[in-house]
Amino acid sequence: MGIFDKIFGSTKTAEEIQVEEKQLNEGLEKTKQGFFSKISKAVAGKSTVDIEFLDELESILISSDVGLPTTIKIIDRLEARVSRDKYLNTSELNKIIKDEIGEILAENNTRDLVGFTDETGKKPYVIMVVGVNGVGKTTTIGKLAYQFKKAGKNVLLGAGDTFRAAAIDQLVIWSERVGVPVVKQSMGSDPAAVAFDTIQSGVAKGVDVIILDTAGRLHNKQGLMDELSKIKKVMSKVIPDAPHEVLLVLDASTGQNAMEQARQFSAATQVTALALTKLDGTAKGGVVLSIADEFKIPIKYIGLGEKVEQLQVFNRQAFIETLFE
Ligand SMILES: Nc1nc2c(ncn2[C@@H]2O[C@H](COP(=O)(O)OP(=O)(O)OP(=O)(O)O)[C@@H](O)[C@H]2O)c(=O)[nH]1
Ligand SMILES: [Mg+2]
Repeated sequence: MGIFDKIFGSTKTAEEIQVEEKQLNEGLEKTKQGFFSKISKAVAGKSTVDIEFLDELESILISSDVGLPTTIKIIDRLEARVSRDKYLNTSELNKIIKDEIGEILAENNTRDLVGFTDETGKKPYVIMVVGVNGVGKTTTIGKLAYQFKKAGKNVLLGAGDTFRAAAIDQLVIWSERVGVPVVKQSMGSDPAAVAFDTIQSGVAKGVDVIILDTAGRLHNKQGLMDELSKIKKVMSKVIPDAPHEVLLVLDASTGQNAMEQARQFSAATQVTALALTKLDGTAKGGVVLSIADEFKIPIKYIGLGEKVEQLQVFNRQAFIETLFE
């Protein structure tokens, strides 16, 4: 049994663990090259942690989209740790850096997807998905629906992005691909009305999970935020504590822009979980650290490709292990 067997948990088969491990490894390839291999190079052959080394580490972290406040935190922690532990050799220094970076993600201990919804005892468990245009909301909804369905859950989708006809069509395509029903109205209809219909229908059908898509245009920020509040309010008319989760989707490849979006959305609405998409094909995976550090909102899911199975429950241990492998 390897380390990933322990990390991904005993409910998965050896084959499933291997698939997730491979997917994570491939998905993080660019971030690994751009960030952690630079760290390894900087660490190699070091016998002391001097100012020069710390400066180098700082610029590596910043250039990898870790962001200044989080970078400073990591450097400070490292300095304190090294002066306490008296640094000895390269592999120890590597481990210390890994530990300190891991600490930044400490709040992100997401349990597995299905276990989580079961534990809450909420049925239906209502997830409202928010985020700006093109970050991967609809794709993430499709992937989530697939995972829930695979785990034996009844899922219902709601096409709350009524701003564009194509948005409704895209969700319908995903619903057909995954084989789950979708509640929709025509383009331009009131998204709050779609949300209401979806919740009512989900309750009537006795589904386990409802996932609602929303529009992400930000050209009228206040309008968008007001709309999200209205949708939430309408949902709570049917289920008082719904939505149980407001999932903010962020595109990791936009680096510090994703940070800015997280700031805006979390200021305007109560975001309870984050999904970071498009970690594959970007070297900006370091943004995971700055987001985890600044927001204290758990990163629950990471997107590692466009395909339906390319979404993982975020697991900080697996993330760190993979980056430092
Ligand atoms: N490589 C990669 N592409 C992704 C991932 N998630 C989404 N995408 C792609 O990102 C693009 C936008 O995804 P959508 O799901 O349509 O994004 P959206 O947030 O619903 O966009 P709007 O409906 O326009 O607001 C699509 O081409 C997706 O295939 C991911 O994890 N990795
Ligand atoms: Mg969409």
